[in-house]
Amino acid sequence: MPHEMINLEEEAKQKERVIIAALDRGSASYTSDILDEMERLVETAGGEVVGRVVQRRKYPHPAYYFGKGKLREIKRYAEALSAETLIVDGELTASQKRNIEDITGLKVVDRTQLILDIFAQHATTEEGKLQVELAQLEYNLPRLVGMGKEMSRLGGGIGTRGPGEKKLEVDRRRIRRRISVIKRQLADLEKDRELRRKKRKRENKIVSLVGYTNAGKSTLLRRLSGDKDVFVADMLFATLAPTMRRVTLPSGRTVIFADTVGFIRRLPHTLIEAFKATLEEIKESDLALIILDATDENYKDKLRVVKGVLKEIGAEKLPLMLVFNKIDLLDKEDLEDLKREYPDALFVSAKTGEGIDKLLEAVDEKLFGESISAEVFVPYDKTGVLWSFKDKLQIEKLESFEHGEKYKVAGPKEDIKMLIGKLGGE
Ligand SMILES: Nc1nc2c(ncn2[C@@H]2O[C@H](COP(=O)(O)OP(=O)(O)OP(=O)(O)O)[C@@H](O)[C@H]2O)c(=O)[nH]1
Ligand SMILES: [Mg+2]
Repeated sequence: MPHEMINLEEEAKQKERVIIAALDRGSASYTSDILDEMERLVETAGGEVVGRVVQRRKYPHPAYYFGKGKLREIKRYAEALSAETLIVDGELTASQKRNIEDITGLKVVDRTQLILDIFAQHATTEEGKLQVELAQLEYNLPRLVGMGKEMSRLGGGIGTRGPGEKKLEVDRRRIRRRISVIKRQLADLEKDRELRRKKRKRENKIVSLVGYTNAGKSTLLRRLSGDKDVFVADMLFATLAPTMRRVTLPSGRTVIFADTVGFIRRLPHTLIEAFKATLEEIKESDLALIILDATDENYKDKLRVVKGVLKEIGAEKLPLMLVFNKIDLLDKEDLEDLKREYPDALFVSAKTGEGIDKLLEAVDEKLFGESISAEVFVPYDKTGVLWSFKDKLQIEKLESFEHGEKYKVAGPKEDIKMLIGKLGGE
């Protein structure tokens, strides 16, 4: 029956139909932002949002999260929309989840699980996969009381997938064992990472790109380094593993730009814990550029979130620079307003390249002080002095004379002053 087979195939390709639900605890616009963001998360996880539910309520119901009446309403709504999954904003306890499942008959996933699921799909490196699996297992462990069978009954889809297409373990004893194995493996990887980090740090200053997911951090790294292999995508949490590229600044010095996992408000704690090693690289850098999407109406909230995460990982003392990205999409007037409000910030388009030169100059100045260029006369017996500056300055020979040579040097003002002093010049 070839006809039926085609239908089955199409069914397999169909997206998981999802209803998203949140409590409105007093701010309708905040709740609607949260749901917009959830919708983006669901799409990134490969599902389709077919309905939204909001309940006004100051606190979650201890047993049902929503009110019982609301859950019955959700059940009817889901039937009408042929939805199979309910994704709830927030973190549910094991019993809340079971109770909601019992009343609605739907598969219930919470926001934390949704985010963990996306991380699992996007993890590419060995370390990333281990980090995500650890976060998932630690999240699931206390929620598995008598739930093993139900979890397997629920089948696949969002919330049940581990990294690399594998289904998450649901047996408590095996989970515990797996957690300790993963922790050991991560500790080993951390040692290697520490060594590499020390080596890099000896050789170059490091500039981290941090910001909300989808702000354009990877696009910016791609632009700065010219490396098309940096992965860019219009989805949330496209980048999970730290990516580093060497970039030459206008003074001629090279630094390393480091791109890493994007932030989101209420980033699940199990994730911050599991990604601690990755996030701590940020803390070790010399400067952090906070990348903001200039077209985002809520950029102020997002800036707050980013600063909050930096604080949580102990990086609040890091020198910072604000960078508004995607200005190619902004009206001239909006851009002017933004510039007036943030006179010290930088404004770029990673896509068109606008503002990138200025950004590099600003980074140069912040890390090494003001850059200048000068012509210097170097007597032959002082050539060694000149070349002792070769790592700090760009040096170009202009002309030879009887007693020495004329060079053009470019780089940080302080270094050039020092060179001139050592050459015995003015
Ligand atoms: N128009 C425009 N789009 C941009 C610009 N920068 C990035 N984008 C787009 O924004 C989306 C997200 O870009 P990414 O560079 O992947 O964002 P990210 O900050 O690395 O995101 P995560 O890795 O998820 O944290 C992609 O679709 C990019 O093409 C820009 O300057 N202008
Ligand atoms: Mg990225």
